[in-house]
Parts: sequence; structure tokens; C-alpha cells
Amino acid sequence: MSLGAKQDQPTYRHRFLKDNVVGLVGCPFSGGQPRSGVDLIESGLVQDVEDLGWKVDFAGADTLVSPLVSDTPDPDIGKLKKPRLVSNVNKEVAERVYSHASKGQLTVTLGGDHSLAMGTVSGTFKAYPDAALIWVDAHADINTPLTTPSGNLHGCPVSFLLGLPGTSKEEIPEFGWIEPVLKPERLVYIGLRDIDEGERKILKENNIKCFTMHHVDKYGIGKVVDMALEHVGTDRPIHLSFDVARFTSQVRGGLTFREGHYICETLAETGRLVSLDIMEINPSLGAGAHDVKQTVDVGRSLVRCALGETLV
Ligand SMILES: [Mn+2]
Repeated sequence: MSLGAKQDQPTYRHRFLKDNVVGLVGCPFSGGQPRSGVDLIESGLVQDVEDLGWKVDFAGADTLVSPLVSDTPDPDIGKLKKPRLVSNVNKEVAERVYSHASKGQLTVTLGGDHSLAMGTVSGTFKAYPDAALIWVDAHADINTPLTTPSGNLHGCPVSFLLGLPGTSKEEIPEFGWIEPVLKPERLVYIGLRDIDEGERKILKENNIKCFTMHHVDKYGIGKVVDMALEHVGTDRPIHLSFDVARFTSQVRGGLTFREGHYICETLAETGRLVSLDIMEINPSLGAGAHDVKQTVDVGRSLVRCALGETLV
């Protein structure tokens, strides 16, 4: 899929970065279970990124964020499952992302379940307090410890970043390191399709801008991305958190392959992307070799588009 032409500098000039360096963070962490999340990096992603004119700061697969699996008991807190493990992994992710971002690198985090955005967004916003967050996902992931139907923390990261009721240090000290760095008006969703009842209420009460699949159908992805960028402000650094689960299999009316790539291409064009999450790329357990390869290929091509790969 690569055009084969090696660039000596990135396609677009980046406003907030120094030295055209991509800082890679890998985290094969999913629901407390270690999984093979290194596929994407091992598949040649570093070479892809270098071919697009970037230098890569990645110390190798043995520096992936460890899932910190241990025998220490980690009982549920309320409904939340594996709360201490999720918190500890995210704290480490936040430190790694901050260390790249604070050097002026464009951080690319490959995960892993979407709870990891607690860490990535915390790290990015520590370096760029005025940043905006664009969340591309079928789900809003904004349940709080009080509203979550499942207790899975991958459905909750945004609520912690906003500091919604139920997430404070007093209420849940295990996550007390997370600062409420995100403002509702600097968050925008693209591609929502399945929203829980409690989430719908939170989105309304906090007046959070959502472009659902209804809006994508109505306006087309081009107009939706323009409106999303306008909503969060045209001169802020941007953190893009992209959930690719169910994105590769177009079974239930989510974003298409091209719509997803269009989002990444357009954010690259802004020259304001400072942090990118490609999450839920871990091929599901038991998937066939073909599915694994397809998931990895899609993740790779989204990263390339976000880093400036163009069709011609
Ligand atoms: Mn998600």
C-alpha cells in the first residue's frame, strides 16, 4: 500500500512539534490480560513512519508498557473491574506519553484497550494544556463508575478525564493521579453509534459535541470533520484517539475504511496533531490469521495517513 517513495521530511509542516520525531508507545494491554499487541510494530510500522520523513523514538519491543500482571488481589471497586491494574498501567502510559510530548515529539500510542486513553490524554494535556481531543469511536466511553453497566474501564476513560461525578480523588482514590484536564467544549466525537442510557444523559448535560453516524450519513465525512475542527477551535494542538474495534468489519453501520482514513488525512493536513492513539488493534483471541493481518494492516495505514501519507 505504501507508495514506495521515501520522503526526507514529513508532508506537512507541524506547528507544535520540534524536529519531526514520532515517539512510539506500545501497550499490549487489554482488560487486564496481556495480549499480543506488538504485531503492528513488528509488522514494519517503524519503517513506514521513517519512509514518511519522520525520525522514530522507539527503544524496541522489550520497552512496551508492561501489563504489570501480578498475583496481587485486585477486587472490584463498586462495579469497576481490575481497577488498580488499569490505574497503574495508565499511570505509566501517562508518564511515557508526557516524556515524548514534552520533547516536542508527535506521540503515537498503540494499544491495547481504550481505557489506555486515561494515560495518553493525561500525558498529552500535561504537555499541551490547551489541546483538544477528537474521539473517533462507535462508543462514547464516557460512563462513570456510577453509570457503567458492565464495569469495564474501557467504557469509562473520558469521564475520568473530564472529572465527572464519581471520578474524584475522594470518591475513588485509586485513580487519584488523574487530573481533570479535559473541558467538555474541547472534546468532540465522530462516528458514535451505540450510546448507553447514562452516557446520553452525560453528553446532553455537559453539552458535548457529538457527530454520530446519523450526521456522517447526513453531511458526509468531509463536512463532519470540518465542523468538528471548527467546534474545538482552529488553533489548538489536537489529540486524536481512534478506536479501531469493529472498524475493520463493516457489519453494523459504523465508519467505513475510507471515512476513517479521511479523518486521519485531514488531521494531518492541519499540522496540529500532537498525539495519536490507535486503540483496540489487538486482534481478538482466536481470530484467524487473515483477520489478524487485516487488523494490523488497517492500524498501520491509519497511522501512515495521520503522519502525512497521501493518495497521490
Ligand atoms: Mn473506545
